[in-house]
Amino acid sequence: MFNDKIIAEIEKWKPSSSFSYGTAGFRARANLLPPVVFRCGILAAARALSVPCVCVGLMITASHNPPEDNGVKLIEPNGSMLNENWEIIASRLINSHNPKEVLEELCIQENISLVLDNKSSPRPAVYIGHDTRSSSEPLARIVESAVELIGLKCKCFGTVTTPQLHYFVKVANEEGLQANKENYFQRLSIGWDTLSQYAFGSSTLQEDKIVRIVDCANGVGAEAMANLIAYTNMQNVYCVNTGNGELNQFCGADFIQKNAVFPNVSSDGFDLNSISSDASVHFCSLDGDADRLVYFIPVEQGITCWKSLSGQRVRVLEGDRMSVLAALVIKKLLDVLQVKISIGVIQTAYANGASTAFLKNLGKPVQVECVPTGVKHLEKAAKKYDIGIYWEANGHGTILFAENTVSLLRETIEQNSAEQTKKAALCLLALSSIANQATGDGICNFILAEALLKFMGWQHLASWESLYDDLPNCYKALNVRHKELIKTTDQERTLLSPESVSKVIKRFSDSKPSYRFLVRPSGTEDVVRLYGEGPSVDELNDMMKELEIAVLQACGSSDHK
Ligand code: 16G
Ligand code: MG
Repeated sequence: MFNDKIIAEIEKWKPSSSFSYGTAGFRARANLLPPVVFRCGILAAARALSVPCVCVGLMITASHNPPEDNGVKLIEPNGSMLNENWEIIASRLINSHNPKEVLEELCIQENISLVLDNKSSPRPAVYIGHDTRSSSEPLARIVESAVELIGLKCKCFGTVTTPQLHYFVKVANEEGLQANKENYFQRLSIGWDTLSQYAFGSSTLQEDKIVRIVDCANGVGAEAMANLIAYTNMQNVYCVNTGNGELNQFCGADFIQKNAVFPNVSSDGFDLNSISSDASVHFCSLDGDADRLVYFIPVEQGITCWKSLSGQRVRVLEGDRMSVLAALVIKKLLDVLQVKISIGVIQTAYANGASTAFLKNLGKPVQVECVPTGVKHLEKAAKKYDIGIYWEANGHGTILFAENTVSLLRETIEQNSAEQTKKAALCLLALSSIANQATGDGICNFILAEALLKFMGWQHLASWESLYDDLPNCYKALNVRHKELIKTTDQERTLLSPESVSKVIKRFSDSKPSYRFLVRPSGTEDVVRLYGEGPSVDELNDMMKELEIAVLQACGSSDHK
């Protein structure tokens, strides 16, 4: 099954604290991670052996978290996140003082053998990628040594965005395609060209008056954006925070979405004064590993230097707005096609109630669903539809096209259909090649959003924003000692315990039913997250304060240990 040398090696790599494989894999301070990534390398090799596949993936990143953190997550052969059974095995293997026992059990269960034989498989079975953190490359080397110990090979892509690695794994397994950055960007470029030809041709939009400014969070997104611009020849795109400043510090999608303020911009040579006064500026922000993107509009207009903009209030166009924009355009195209195709829009409880109401109002064939937080839940629900649109408010999402849908579109193009019908099918097909089919992707979503806005003929972000008014809302993260006391049901929308907190919420909903509150334990940090929304900011703030006190009392504040 496996030999003693393997076990002796694995036993050497003992984590010093306990870890659990959460929504985003394992995350910790980077110095704690070497044993974790080593054992993850073993696990990735085992996963690759357990199913007939070309490869699995392993990404080293801590996304939007501080630069001194890092993390590791595994990617399934179909490009999605690790299967839930394997998440449990991952946590057991990483924490175990007896890895031999865990691996023996795994080998029997999966009918695999981890034998040391360098000649057994010449193909790279584990695709590895990492972000720009200084700890990332050395951690990737450790993974390599673990995979090689089993006798398998790795293909290391170096610095990539998380969604790029998901994509590489998916296309290598499902399409037998050369998985590389070139292929990834070519697909985006073909999609953009098709839309330029068939969708934007008659647009009255003044392209030269649009300026697109992308905050790259000083992370991997900077390189990917530079490539995107080169491959698509997209005009008027300027990147800031491309690596001169610190990763995710006062910038990036997570910072913008949580704080609703303009990011700090390290000097990147782009002068705001060069923007003409009649231009419409599209600001958006990627996170540290470029799987999230949010757009935003500065509240005060006309400021012309980065320094005075940083920290200013912005209105954030959260992920829900992407779902709405995508649903609108896809519905329009399907109206032309006149085919029966189901569209599902998947949200979480964090979606602004105004977006949910707007989407429900769109009517057939759009259906709206709510699922618990975490991409894997959204993805699973989206796959039930012919076209599944999913976004989290935090900016993570994509549009998934079922295989049958793609075939139907291809047939429509090949058949002798009317020109308008063909055009609509071509546009939908282009959207399917722009939207990352493996996972939500900030780079793809940038070009997707710009394409959808152009399709709608909207020059200004304000046109997109004006579809509906977000309900005033408020986020809070509370440091508590016992976040595990919080139990929820109904896709996290209803709190079951502690009773003292649910009583407060019940009182609120009885007296003020137009307000909504969400209390859930974070899956990635030792905090409890509160979210509230309702018509009046002042009332909402008062209610949030009361709720905060109730949660701190019930779960114990850890701020003054
Ligand atoms: C991770 C998840 C994201 C989720 C967030 C919730 C992935 C790729 N990412 O970042 O979907 O919204 O965790 O974090 O699954 P929280 O549990 O700390 O609120
Ligand atoms: Mg991320």
